[in-house]
Amino acid sequence: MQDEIEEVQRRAEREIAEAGDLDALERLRVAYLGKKGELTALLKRVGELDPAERKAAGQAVNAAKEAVQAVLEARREELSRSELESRLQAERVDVTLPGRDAEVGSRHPITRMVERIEDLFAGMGFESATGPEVEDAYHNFEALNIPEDHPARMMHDTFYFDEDWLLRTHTSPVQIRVMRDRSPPLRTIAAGRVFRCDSDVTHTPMFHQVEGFVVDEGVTFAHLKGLLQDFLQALFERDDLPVRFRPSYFPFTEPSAEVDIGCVICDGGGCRVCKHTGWLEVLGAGLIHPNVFAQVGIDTECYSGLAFGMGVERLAMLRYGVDDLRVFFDNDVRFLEQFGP
Ligand code: 2U9
Repeated sequence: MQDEIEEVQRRAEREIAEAGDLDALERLRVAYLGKKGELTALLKRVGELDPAERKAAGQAVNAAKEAVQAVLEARREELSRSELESRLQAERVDVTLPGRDAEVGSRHPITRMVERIEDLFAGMGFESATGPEVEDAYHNFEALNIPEDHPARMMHDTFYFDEDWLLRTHTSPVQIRVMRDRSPPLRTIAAGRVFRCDSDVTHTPMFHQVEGFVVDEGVTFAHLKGLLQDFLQALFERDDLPVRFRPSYFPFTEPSAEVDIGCVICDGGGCRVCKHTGWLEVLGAGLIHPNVFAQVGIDTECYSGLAFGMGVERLAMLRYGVDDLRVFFDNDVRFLEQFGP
């Protein structure tokens, strides 16, 4: 039996030394020291020996078991260390590599344009006001002297919820509330989304407007002309920018005008954008109609007022040299990121 013990021990030690990984080592532990392992089996056989041989044989098997156990532990430690070592190598992170840049968003070009317009008017003493996008017919139409049979009232222009409630078609109702709730002198602009049931290459069902007004003693058309000329020349950063006023009609102003600037694309020479006229229409304006003043309780014996309105998308197209309105609504980041932070 002594020879057999020695043979099993030597074989176990050799195989343990050759085990390539922890799984193989575990299989060897089971094969030699497990419940049905070879050394365990030898120990069981000790009981069957002559009593005279039993003690020595028992000691020999136990010694072999302890020796194999020790070799196994040593090899386990060795393998663990080298497995950890190769994992650390494989999962090595080069902390000196440059990181990925965080994606930084940017203000939408329409937002930039609105903020720029508000800044320019703030510099001329105007304050900004806002109001609801869902309006009633009184504030959107009636108070603005837009009679029941006016084309702007017809279903194809206005998104109605029911007979009375609608999406505002202009920011003018904001100004009605300011005039009604406060007293002159007033210098206010209202910027925001407006909605019209209209959609083609040059119209979107939602667009942005900035409207403004001044109410004070002795406000004249000359103030309106000077104010809008200064504004447009500042907006397009050209103090020689030609500005002209053409007679027009709006229900809420009298007299009314449409305002043109010399074409900023061709400098008046004639191009596709100005339809070879050399002029671009950019604003509507006028002196506030007495019927509007009557609605908000402003005494026309003491006060007069000017008002103007502009479409922001159109101004942004001209300022940024964009020839397709839809790019402002597509939200393609390749377009949007060109405008800076
Ligand atoms: C009140 C009284 C008068 C605002 C005005 C215009 C002329 C005008 C258009 C320009 C292009 C709208 O975006 S657009 O389609 N606006 O032509 N707006 S005067 O007049 C007002 C506003 C409020 C109480």
